[in-house]
Amino acid sequence: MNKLKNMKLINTRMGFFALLAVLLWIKNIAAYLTEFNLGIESMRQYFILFINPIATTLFLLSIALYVKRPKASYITMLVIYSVMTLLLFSNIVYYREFTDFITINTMLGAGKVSSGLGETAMRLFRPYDVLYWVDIIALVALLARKKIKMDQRPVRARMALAVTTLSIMIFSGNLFMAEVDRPELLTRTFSRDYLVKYLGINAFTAYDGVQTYQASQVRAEASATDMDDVADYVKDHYAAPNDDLFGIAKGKNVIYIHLESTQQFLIDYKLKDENGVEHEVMPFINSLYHDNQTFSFDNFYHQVKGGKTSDAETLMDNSLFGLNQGALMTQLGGKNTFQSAPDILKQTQGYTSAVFHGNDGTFWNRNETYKHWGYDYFFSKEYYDVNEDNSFQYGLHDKPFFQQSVKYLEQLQQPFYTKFIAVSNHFPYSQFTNDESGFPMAQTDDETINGYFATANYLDTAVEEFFNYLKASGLYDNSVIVLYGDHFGISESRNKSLAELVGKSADEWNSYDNAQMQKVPYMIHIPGQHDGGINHTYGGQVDALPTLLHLLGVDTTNYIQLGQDLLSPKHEQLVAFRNGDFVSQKYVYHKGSLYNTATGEEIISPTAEQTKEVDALKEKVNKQLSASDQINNGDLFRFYTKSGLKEIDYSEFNYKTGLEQLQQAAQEAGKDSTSVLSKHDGQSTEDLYQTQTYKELHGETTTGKTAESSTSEK
Ligand code: GP9
Ligand code: MN
Repeated sequence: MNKLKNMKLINTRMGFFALLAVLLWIKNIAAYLTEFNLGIESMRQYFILFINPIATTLFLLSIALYVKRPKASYITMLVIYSVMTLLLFSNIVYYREFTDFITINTMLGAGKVSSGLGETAMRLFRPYDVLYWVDIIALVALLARKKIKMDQRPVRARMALAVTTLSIMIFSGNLFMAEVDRPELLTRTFSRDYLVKYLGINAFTAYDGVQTYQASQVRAEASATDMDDVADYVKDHYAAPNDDLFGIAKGKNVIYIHLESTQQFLIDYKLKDENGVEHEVMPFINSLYHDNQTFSFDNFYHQVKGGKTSDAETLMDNSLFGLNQGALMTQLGGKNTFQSAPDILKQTQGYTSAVFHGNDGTFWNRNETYKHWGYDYFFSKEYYDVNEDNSFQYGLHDKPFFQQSVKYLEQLQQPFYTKFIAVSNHFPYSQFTNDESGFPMAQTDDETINGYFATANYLDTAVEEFFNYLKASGLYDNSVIVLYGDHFGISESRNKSLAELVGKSADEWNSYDNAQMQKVPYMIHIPGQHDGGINHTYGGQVDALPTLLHLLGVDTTNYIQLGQDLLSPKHEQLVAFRNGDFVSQKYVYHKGSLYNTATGEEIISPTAEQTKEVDALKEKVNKQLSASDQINNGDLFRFYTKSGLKEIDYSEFNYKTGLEQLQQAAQEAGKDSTSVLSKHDGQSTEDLYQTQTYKELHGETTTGKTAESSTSEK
């Protein structure tokens, strides 16, 4: 009886529609659970994942409900159903090879990345893949044999509209929940994984399509003359290097250490525990800061926006800003032509390059962007032993990260340009448990702030251990080690709670203070050079690349770089924030208020002279930012030939076989191999790495115990 009833339902158009919707939902969920690795962390995320295929499935299938004629309606439904199955299935197969989702650009075969599956596709299929298709064949057969009858009655327009409307409502609910769990999901576009995890494959594809279309419009209209304008600006803005410093680090390895969320106020900072005892947060980094072998800066600002870490990377490696909205690396990183540090150093000085980072390669679209920047190697999560105990939501913790990186670092041919992206000091700064706990918590009403110092301290120790290894392995002496903070760790909205800890009052906290908090550490440590010191020049991340290249003895006159060498006497000391605000030697302009940089006093009614000066600065800032937008949105480097750099063949890079490639490079170089491993006669230096937990270093201190119990009380 029941069966009969069900059969009847299937013989109605709405019943057939419902069947297809349910089947598609099952296929999506099956793929989520068995094929994709989406990093689900909570029940809420599971819930969002389970509902996310519903809205788009209903929406697309409902198109067929508007078709009145029976045959046409059923065919439309089945075609839409098959197309959605095809989209899902293609993503499954693609993911098996690339651990990533298919973008519109990949589909169109744009760019030179040979990302098409081609002949290799066959080996990516699995026998059970048939299950994704067998239902279509079955449904067609059942319809043909009239086992399922086509309902001759059209669906009423009102009903069709109701389904479409319902799907839109479900989508809004889905989006709302996604935004609650991951704020700014659509504006910051973290990675394709995130979009699929929160909104599903269909929505991701549509979103990517809109973005691709918008980008292609701007790009299509751009021309070589636009590049000429930018080149003129860069020429006028060029700051010639300081003769005494040009080339002092020529031929040395470059080791960038990305200090996650580390602000300048942490330098020399001592945190008082609840007994009033002071604890230096970053003793090791402080020792570097004060070392005369380090060119340190105390007025250096981050210049990132929504792309956070990825914007910092864009700035540091390219001397270009990120985008005003979203992340350049995700939106354009895998599409545009660039003139990046690793490529310049490879083509002009014979450097090898690599990035090390213990998170998924797809985060911030690094796996694609780095190819466009010319990085030879990218050692991401899959190269590391990552487990629940040594990692958190953003990947491997810093101590094991640096330690496990050595295995690859020692095999790199020298000189090399490398970047180590640490991550433990990342929001939410949750206190480490067990053996890494012990550094005191701050005592404010904001848990995020309270934990920040302990994670920064952990980062400091991790960096120290890495330095010890560099010294023990001999790498230290022929390397330049650059440390930089990528962006604020404590957001503006929390700064009032931080005020007291930095010697200010919460009531008087203003925009000037917020601007000050955007300072991040920037230190260039050159062992053997003793002319360093703390430099008070005002500068930002956009200035890092020309500064470094000049120290390495690379002439930058033919490159398009928007920053200026910070060590150049001609450096103009104007720092643009991505939103058009700025800091100069004289003025701080932040969120509509103007201040005197030296005194911090607000300039409420500026004189005519001051207004003129400020307007001139604003114009300069806008010029720099718009030059960056022009380059990025118009993909202008494709028109630039004066650099003398050959075009990069992106298909030459394969970040999946890094270890094999390292070994092959050493083999090809033979006796001339310059890797640390070869220099140590093939004897690994991994044993030279020493690491200790907080407890091993400090014992079970009383402060440690108080700090722990105070967190558990909250
Ligand atoms: C993750 C990491 C974090 O891989 O780089 O980026 P963020 O959230 O700081 O922008
Ligand atoms: Mn970051």
